[in-house]
Amino acid sequence: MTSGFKARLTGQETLLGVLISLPSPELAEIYAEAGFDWLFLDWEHGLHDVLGLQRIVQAVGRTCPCVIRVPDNDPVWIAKALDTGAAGLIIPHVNSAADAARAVAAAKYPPLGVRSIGVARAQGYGLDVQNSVSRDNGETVVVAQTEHIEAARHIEAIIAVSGVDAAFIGPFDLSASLNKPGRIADAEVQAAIERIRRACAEAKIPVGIFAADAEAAVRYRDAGFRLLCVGTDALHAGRAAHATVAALKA
Ligand code: 3PY
Ligand code: MG
Repeated sequence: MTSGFKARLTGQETLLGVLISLPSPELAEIYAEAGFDWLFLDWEHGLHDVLGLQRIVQAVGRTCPCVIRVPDNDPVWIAKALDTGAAGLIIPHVNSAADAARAVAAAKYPPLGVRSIGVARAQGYGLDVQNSVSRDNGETVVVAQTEHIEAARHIEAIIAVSGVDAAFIGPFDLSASLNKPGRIADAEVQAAIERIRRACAEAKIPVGIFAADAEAAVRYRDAGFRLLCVGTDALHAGRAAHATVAALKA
């Protein structure tokens, strides 16, 4: 199973994604069919379990790469996420080079890391173990989520870790780490975002960010962010529902 996601990420393309928080392959299909380039399957805050994640990857993964945000930087969560055949991982709360190295080690089989070999979907249920080892070591994408002021301070060291394919800013946690929860437009929060963006641009590492809506995403895209995640499944549905009711009850 190759998704080509890594090649697209390391090319110059801007990749538009949406955060999927609800455990519904049908909803994931709707978003994939809408034309998003990738799905951010959120196992940290979303309502998924590992079977549900695999069902989503089965439903859409061949046409729309699925990147799973694990609940924590933990080798057990990371192996389970990759065993579904997902195109990659988002590791939350990577604040240092040591955090990044731990994530990469968990995501790669020896000799690059310590990932355990399963006989799950990623390994063709045991029929494709040998190929899957080299394929996954080469193609699985590891995205370090930089979402704390400590991460902004250590960004050069984080993205220098071999095996980190991209950095992805979580603006909400970043703002919270500055004691300004949710105040994304605040100058100090924006300065931390800009520090991460600039360091990634200088190191030629793709950088992404979560944007609450299309307007914010356009600004980020124009500033050079290439791995965009715009809104969530629930947010888009909620906005459409409110707009429909408002149009008819106004
Ligand atoms: C944050 O903003 O903290 C996020 O994790 C968004 O992905
Ligand atoms: Mg976060």
